[in-house]
Amino acid sequence: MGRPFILVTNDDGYLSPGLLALRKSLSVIGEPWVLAPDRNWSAASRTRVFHKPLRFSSARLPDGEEVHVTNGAPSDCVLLALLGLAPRRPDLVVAGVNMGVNIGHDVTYSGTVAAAMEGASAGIPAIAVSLDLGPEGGAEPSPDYEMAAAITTRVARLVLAKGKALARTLINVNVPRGVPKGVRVTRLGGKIWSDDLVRGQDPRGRDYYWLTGEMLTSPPQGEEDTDVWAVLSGYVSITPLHLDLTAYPVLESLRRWEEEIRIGDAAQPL
Ligand SMILES: [Mn+2]
Repeated sequence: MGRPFILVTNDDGYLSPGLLALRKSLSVIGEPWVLAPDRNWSAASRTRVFHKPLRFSSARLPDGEEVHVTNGAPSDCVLLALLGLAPRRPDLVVAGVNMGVNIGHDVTYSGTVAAAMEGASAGIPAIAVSLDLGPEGGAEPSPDYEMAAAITTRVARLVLAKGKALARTLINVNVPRGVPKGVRVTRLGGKIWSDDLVRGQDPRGRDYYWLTGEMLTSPPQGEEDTDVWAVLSGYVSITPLHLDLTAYPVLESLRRWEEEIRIGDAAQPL
């Protein structure tokens, strides 16, 4: 294999400092090709825009590098690239560096993780990378996207070396605030937000509802093997994920439903 061809995208939009750092860092080990959204799609999950046309154009990053942008969602970026807009099929898809962690149950909201899922779904190894900005959104210490990108590049080299073995896996990388204590390979943790609903009235007298909440700030005890614990404890977390959401522990116990839900007389009252 020559230099690996690496599709780079994100969900914060192409002008995000995380994308800038990531593209630059990955160019050390391969040929990065950027197709990113033209705006912020955070928490877009695996959105697929199919109710309106998608556009594709060129743009420049703050360092002058030419990249490609679209009005589509993060996962659309990967599909567009795979369906002919990229010059060739990528060896690796990398999404990030996201502004804020994507750990625990939150990975299902994430546009960053969704872009990597799109790669994994197509049989291409993929990495999603996110940086903890803390509850204040990165005030102190200032977020180090270069460090997060450098760690990702090391992970990317390892993923590429694994080849087909990781073709349907996405590697979810989360980088803590400050200088990491080390690296932990983890499983997915649980819920990290305490959900809250704020009610109010807008200036025109109409009720509004605002979904909000607070993120966990201390590592959950008894869950030392999770991504949530690792990142909140100051470690880089690496979690292998796949798209098989099947609940295997209960699969066999539900098997009898094949008989119990009698389709033959389904029109009859129970
Ligand atoms: Mn984001």
